[in-house]
Amino acid sequence: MDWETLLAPYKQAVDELKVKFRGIREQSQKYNRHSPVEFVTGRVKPVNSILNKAWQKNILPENLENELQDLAGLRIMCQFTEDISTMISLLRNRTDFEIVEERDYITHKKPSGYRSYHVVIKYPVQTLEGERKILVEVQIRTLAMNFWATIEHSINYKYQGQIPENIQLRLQRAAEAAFRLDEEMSQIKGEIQEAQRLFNERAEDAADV
Ligand code: 0O2
Repeated sequence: MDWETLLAPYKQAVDELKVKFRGIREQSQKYNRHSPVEFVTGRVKPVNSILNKAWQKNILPENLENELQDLAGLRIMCQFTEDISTMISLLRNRTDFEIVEERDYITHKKPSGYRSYHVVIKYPVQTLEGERKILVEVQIRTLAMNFWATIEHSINYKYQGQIPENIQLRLQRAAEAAFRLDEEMSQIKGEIQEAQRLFNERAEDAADV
């Protein structure tokens, strides 16, 4: 399989969407509004992960692009849980792609403790052969959910999916602690946003001197 050719439009989609989602932050900052986007990351799934997942899910090579929805993946990190809803509304209102599926792992957390909101979009990329619509998975989560998922992902990798029970339990407790942290932060959101506004204004004043 010529992976480079197969994955080229996915790389293009990731690059374009990173710019677009980061643009939401830049626009918010320009108009002195709270940004629902704290930071954005993106990646094309590495070939070994593609092969692993295809093997686990019994996917034939010719069905890869239809059945693996996260060959291209974007992550949008938010400060507050409420920002996730704002982001979902923004995505639903956009006209540069179509939403094909939403998976709410925040209301329905995974047994591991994982929380995140997944939106699968059909995104048109312009290629030399014309337009191609490809699937892209956008994961939206708070900083605390991201912290947990990053740690859990590496532990899962270490144990190849067979995490010892006592560690699984600790991870589930840590996920709840992260959830409570988000709730606490939401309670003092106004205070935090005011402080951030003052901090940004001071940084701008310093830059003008
Ligand atoms: P990577 O390395 O992030 O690409 P399935 O994978 O079978 O659970 P499906 O249908 O592929 O299910 O999609 P799902 O569950 O909506 O999204 C899968 C992706 O969500 C994963 O991709 C992870 O990025 C993330 N994810 C889902 N569950 C967990 C979890 O329990 N812990 C962590 N840390 N991340 C999770 P990949 O391909 O598994 O991995």
